[in-house]
Amino acid sequence: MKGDSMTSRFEKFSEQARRALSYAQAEAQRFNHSYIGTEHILLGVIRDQEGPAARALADLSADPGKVRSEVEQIVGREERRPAPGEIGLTPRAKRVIELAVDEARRLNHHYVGSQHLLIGLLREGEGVAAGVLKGLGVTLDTVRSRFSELAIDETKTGETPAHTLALRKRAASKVAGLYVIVDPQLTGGRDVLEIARAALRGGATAIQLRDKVHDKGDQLPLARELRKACEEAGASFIVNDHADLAIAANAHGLHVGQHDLPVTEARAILRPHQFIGTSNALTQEALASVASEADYVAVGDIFGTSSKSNTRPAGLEALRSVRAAIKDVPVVAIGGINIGNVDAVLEAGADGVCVISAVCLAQEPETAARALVERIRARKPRG
Ligand code: TZP
Ligand code: MG
Repeated sequence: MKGDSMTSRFEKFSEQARRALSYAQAEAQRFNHSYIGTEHILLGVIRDQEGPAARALADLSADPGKVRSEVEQIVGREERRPAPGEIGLTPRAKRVIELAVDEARRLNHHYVGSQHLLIGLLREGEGVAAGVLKGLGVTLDTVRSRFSELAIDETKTGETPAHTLALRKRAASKVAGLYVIVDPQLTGGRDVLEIARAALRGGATAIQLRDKVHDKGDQLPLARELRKACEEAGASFIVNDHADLAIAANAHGLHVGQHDLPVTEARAILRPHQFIGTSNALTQEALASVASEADYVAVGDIFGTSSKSNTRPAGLEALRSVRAAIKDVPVVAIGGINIGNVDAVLEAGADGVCVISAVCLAQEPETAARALVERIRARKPRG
């Protein structure tokens, strides 16, 4: 880059974005290219794997290794070694920078970061980088959503922007289906992640990690894997009890019982895109949950469970009553539900069915999940 003019022109570039652009230059040199094109900017942007752009791409199943090998397949190495100092931005790369600046401005951000550069690459739409990203299924919409989920530079006004609220509601709506709780003590000695993956293959739309025995730091790697598996399946991942773990794993949601953090307190801690669900045995409790802005309510114990001690009974009548009182958020039923009685809870108005043993202790969790999903779909054709 001539006299470092590329970065010095952009005083408002974050450290991370500046680094990404010098990496872009280094990438061009590594390929012996005599220009900095969109592909080099893309490689520069993902070099810092902890940066927002690389993290967003990894969350969208386009991890840096994949992106790099796609780029390498498309752009070869030039024979000619460029003369030092000759290297400059291609017109497309210049356009990417303009669009990154524009994106930051549009979002009222006070600096241009590597996340804006990534969006600039997608908005430019024609260059090698845009082609690679498109090929990996990454779109402008998904990246913008991901950044807003990660709450990058969200203005701290305390008010949740409408698009973030919409994302939260969409993620919460996934509990209206088959919602499987995985608990390391209730898998019949089998691997928790494998059980969750089987449930997802069978059509589960939400997975909750419920772990009453391990320390939170020890739960985190599994939580992250579960989040990834859910994301890939288009399902929501929910952490039970712990708001801090939900944040660390970037779970889609948190589930709290009547003795966990109250919804209002959990809301203040979670990121705005993360939804909250509650356990309820009484209609008043469910109404109080919704009044404090819970995004879904679970009602149970419906049939009597062997998976949890100290549950309070809440039969089909309680479920009907909650259903009649609550229309704005999904209502899910829990407690002793299996293929033999699932129709009754659907009949009573449940939007979703939450189970542990019917899937996690089944001999074939995938088949068991699929059978439940078929019943749910039969009752709720658009669910
Ligand atoms: N809360 C009420 S019942 C229950 C929880 C966590 C356990 C549900 O497990 P199962 O095996 O589906 O009855
Ligand atoms: Mg709890």
